[in-house]
Amino acid sequence: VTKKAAAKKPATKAASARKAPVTAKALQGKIIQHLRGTQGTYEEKATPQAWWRATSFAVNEFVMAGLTDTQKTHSRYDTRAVNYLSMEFLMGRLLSNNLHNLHLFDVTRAALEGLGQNLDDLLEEEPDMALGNGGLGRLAACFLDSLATMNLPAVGYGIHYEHGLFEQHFRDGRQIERPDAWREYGNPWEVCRPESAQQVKLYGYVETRYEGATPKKVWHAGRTIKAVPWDIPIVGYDGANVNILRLWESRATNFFDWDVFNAGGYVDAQAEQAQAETISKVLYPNDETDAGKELRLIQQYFFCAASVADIVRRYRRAHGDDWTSFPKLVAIQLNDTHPAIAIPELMRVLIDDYDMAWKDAWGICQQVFSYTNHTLLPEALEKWTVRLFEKVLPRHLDIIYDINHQFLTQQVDAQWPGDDAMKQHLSIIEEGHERMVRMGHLSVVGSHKVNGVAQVHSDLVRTDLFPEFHELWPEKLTNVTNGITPRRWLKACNPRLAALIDQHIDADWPLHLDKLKGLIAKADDAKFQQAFMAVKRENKVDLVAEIHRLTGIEVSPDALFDVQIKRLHEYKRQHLNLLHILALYRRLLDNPEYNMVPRVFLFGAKAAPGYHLAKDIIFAINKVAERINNDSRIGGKLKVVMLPNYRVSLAEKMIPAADVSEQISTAGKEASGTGNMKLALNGALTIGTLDGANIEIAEEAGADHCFIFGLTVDEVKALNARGYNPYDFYDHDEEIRAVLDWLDSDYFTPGQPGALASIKHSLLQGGDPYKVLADFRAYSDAQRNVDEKYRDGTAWARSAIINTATMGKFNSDRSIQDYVDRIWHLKAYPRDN
Ligand code: Z16
Repeated sequence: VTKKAAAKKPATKAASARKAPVTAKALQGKIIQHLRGTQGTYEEKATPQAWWRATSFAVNEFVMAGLTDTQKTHSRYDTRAVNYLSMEFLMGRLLSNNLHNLHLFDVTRAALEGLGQNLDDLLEEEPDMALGNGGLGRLAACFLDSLATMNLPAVGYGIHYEHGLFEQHFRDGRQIERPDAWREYGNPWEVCRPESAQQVKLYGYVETRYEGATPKKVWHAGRTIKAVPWDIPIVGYDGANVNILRLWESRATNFFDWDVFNAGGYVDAQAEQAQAETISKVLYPNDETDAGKELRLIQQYFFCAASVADIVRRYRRAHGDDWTSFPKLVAIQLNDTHPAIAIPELMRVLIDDYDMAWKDAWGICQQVFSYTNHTLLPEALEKWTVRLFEKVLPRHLDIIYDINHQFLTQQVDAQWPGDDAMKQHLSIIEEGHERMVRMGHLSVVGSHKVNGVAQVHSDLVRTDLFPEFHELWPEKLTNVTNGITPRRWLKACNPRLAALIDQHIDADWPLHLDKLKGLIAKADDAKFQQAFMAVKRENKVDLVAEIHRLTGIEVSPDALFDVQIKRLHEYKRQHLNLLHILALYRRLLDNPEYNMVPRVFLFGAKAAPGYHLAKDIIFAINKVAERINNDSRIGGKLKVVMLPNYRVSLAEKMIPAADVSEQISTAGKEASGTGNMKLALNGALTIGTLDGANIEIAEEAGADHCFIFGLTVDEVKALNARGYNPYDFYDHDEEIRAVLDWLDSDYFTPGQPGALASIKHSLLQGGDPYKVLADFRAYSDAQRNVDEKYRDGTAWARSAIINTATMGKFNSDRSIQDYVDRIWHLKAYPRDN
């Protein structure tokens, strides 16, 4: 820092903090030191991998300093913290994010340049941390960023999967899954904490001992697994706190191995070990279907038991056996029902291990837990057979029975005296051919707050999913609309737009995203419009190169880029998009003069490996793309590209280049959506249904700046009530009939007639459960409007700017503030270094 700079009083805190905490020269020294000292190589020989590692380790010095300061602050003030329990954290890459949040990005670029290295290239060396399926896991990651940025004490708890979400390849257009190996050669961001390992019990039986006044239950476990924590530091933006994401890895317990080993069972001991280590081996790739597998239940219990034990250990370190402060210091958020088993686990610990009375333990649980619901889809609502529970977690089944008994005989009977049907309906145990434990019911009963993830979704949770619970506890069900971190999803992924924004409004917009509203005044300014669209075009040029690199397909950056990126699912209706593409193609073949703006339809999507129709839709998109992209008759007006292996780091390249954001789920099915927010923030115009957060996006941006179409939630319900018949549309709409029949020919799969027929089949004989045909005409009309608006460059630029300017609400900091106000009641503690 020069004398002059030091003397100048900074205008804002952000302006002062924005200065890098190190010079390029000093940073070079650190990078070289790690290259030689920890990577065991040297400048002339080092691979890009080694440079990336050395750079990450150099940055880690700043990260760790912040971590230590934050931990000291938290223990000094004995802070109340939220513990965010989630089976998934879809972190993506960390180097770029950490550099941005620490204001080290530019200085690192300069340092590396001096060493003959390019930062952008090195960033590409980092494997994605893909420990999640989609929206739910990425939401958790955005929330960690916001919690740290807002100086809120928080710990993320999850599973240290050896293999994250599978890597997707296409072979002749079909999805092939390959294992993801994100940490095959070690990961520079994680720190193993063997001193905080925990033991987790499984299986066995429960003994009832009659010693004192009340009988005591003793769980004799059949198996003990070691849970070893790996900590990932979460760096807040702009010099804020560094929190921890703690991920548990399963290991065989040593003592168990030795018993078998000494009995001469060397191979058996190895097999035991392999079994134990299977628990954290792989992420289940189903996003909205319940796997129902024993290993999945064990994964859930494994990480919940380790996390609850860790929370209790941290509490007891400061408070010993005095539990009075526990609910004042501990909040536990359940990210979906996946960690619901943490409720009976905390009960078990308090009652069995610490001899607490049932009533007191239950009082604590209800104050501590809260639950976020992410879906209404019945196939995603978790249930476990009582049989499986009895085998794996016999003591927890007991406790669940007790919770259920209290709930039904106290609360339900008081509200609906003698109503057995109601008791059956609300029971945590579903009676039937096979008795089941309903994890959603357990989560609602055990929590003090339950939230949906967008307003319309939360309304439906109250009216359709849990109406009786809402009647019973009118204060319990609430809404927290999702959000996304603007640090990753604008500042880091779209540096050109970020720089343009910096020229016009306060540079602390990544903290106060509402400040983007300042751009509304610029929406009609021709110069600003030009600059904004020039940024979009440069981003498109970059993506064009990436598309070519990944697929060999050539597209023009002058075309309209229309983007649908999300998991492949019928309710998200990628096949509606596909049918419309077929309609456009047909119109172009019928009339080569057909007037349309050249358009590139871009897709990115993984299908759950066992979801056959979803995989068929991927195959169909690839086959249709092949045919269209190689058809010289249509004059390059239409291109279709499905990029392989869609993931966070690919999203970061696609989103800044998007003109149109496809958000076309059947109304009532997409709980929120978060890609919709990212795309609009980066200046894409939404074509979408009135579903999930689209409704709130359209409210913020204004109806003139989105293309809303299709059936509403109420219209879908009414259609179902009067009986929906997809043939009404097939028989009466010539274009729908033609494109469906086309799919059923061999036009797109020469020599293989009917290879794409399953889509047509599901839309006709299958009853079209997601109302694709009912919404087709409205969608096609909305797409006409997109085309017309794009021809008017000024109108388009204006709407794109207004989209960026009005997305402040979807800052995940705002979501977290809502959680703090409505659910967690936390206080911020900036670190006192
Ligand atoms: C998931 O990603 C979501 C819901 C769910 O039940 C399971 C998974 Cl893995 C998604 C919702 O589909 C999406 O609408 C929402 O935006 C996201 O969760 C975050 O809330």
